[in-house]
Amino acid sequence: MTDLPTLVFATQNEKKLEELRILIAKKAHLISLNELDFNDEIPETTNTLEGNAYQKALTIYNRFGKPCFSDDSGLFVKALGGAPGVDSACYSGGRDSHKNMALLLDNLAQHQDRSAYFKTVFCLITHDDTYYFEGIVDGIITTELRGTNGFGYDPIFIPKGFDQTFGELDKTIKKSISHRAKASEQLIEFLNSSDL
Ligand code: ITT
Repeated sequence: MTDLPTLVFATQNEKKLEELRILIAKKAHLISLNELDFNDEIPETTNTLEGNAYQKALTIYNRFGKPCFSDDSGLFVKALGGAPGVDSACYSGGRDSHKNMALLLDNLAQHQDRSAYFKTVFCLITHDDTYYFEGIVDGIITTELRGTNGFGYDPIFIPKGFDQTFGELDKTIKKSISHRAKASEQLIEFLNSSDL
């Protein structure tokens, strides 16, 4: 029997859920959209990570009336004016990460400045208010794919302070320095100091 408050994570990604569930275990009982039997596609139609995260969390809060949070992430490349940014998942028109990386390398080929950052935004909606937490990891884009760890753009992103890409680095390193890890830390810190 538990008297922890229930908190919904508005994701269909079970891996993300498991990561957060362990970290939040002492503070809230984390439940997923699957456990709520919610299988609809949630719209992500704004042009910012904050807007999309809010849209997702609000959809679920309005539907179930329970405190809820969601996340949205992207890769922002300076010389490309912040692209692919909020469109990272489908930069080349679909979710094929090899096509997405190929297009990005192509678009960046003529540029000297290869700096970029990954960013994650969490949006938490409680009965009282809406809160945002963010995490950023700076780095540079390589000229070719290196390594097979991770997902998305990991094989072409070298985090600042390292020589290897996220695709080459040990997974435990990415877990401790990533944009998602940093945003999660902020959320957990908040949950540890406030009641839901
Ligand atoms: P859900 O919304 O279903 O959780 P998603 O793929 O949209 O999954 P994110 O919002 O976290 O996941 O990220 C959007 C895209 O940004 C993702 O598809 C990748 O292309 C890229 N991305 C985000 N985090 C990344 C990371 O840690 N490594 C590599 N690419 C990442």
